[in-house]
Amino acid sequence: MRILVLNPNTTASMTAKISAAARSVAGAGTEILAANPAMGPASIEGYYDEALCLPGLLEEVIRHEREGIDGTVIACFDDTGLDAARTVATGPVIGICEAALHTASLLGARISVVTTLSRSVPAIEHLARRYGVADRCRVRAAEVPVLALEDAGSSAADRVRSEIADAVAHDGAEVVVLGCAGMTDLTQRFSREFGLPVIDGVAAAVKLVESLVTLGLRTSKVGGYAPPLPKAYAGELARFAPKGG
Ligand code: 5HY
Repeated sequence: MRILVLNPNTTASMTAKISAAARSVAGAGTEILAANPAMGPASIEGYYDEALCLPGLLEEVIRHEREGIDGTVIACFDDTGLDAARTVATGPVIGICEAALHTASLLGARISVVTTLSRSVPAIEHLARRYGVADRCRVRAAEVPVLALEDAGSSAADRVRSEIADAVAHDGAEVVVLGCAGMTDLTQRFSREFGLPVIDGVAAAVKLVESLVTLGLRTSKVGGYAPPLPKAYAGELARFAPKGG
């Protein structure tokens, strides 16, 4: 099977890191196609970036669908564009927050998410409610910019570690979720150091998509995820106009 692992921001080094994490868990029969949009924000830190990444993200989903893929991972912890992507995809589309929180809910009662900046916390709290774990999920921010995670010389990993330590000491965290795709390379280190499950949404999402494809399950097209209706789009977005058929 072929799985698209899509980084919605335009930072190639982050896409490469995400690709390595996806490939490290992919099954023998799974080909990982990692990609990011050619246009859009270098990182997604809040609602404005989330909105402006969507045209490029959807363009990538549509292009890869034409080339033939079996499933898609949205590799941004805000699950950006997840619902819109499902309307133009045929296979399953899974967000890394969705995969991580559902996986965490199977491993412990108290979940702590450690994300990057405080501005990202409300969106993740909203997702925790959507995914049914809000009553047992605390969302924390390590106060590191997303792209600091791409700089090995920065203090980003240490700040994430410190926030995880606080989650263990003060939240009674039984499971920790890394709340940014850029943290994917920190998973094993912190799992060993803290002696509890530390979940990377990229890996969890790849295995969930594999499972759904293996079961022959695809996104439902009989309701909200039906294909977009044909209509005119004006201006710069004209090329995104849904066609019939
Ligand atoms: C992510 N931003 O996973 C999110 C995390 C965040 O560019 N990739 C990003 O901080 O919202």
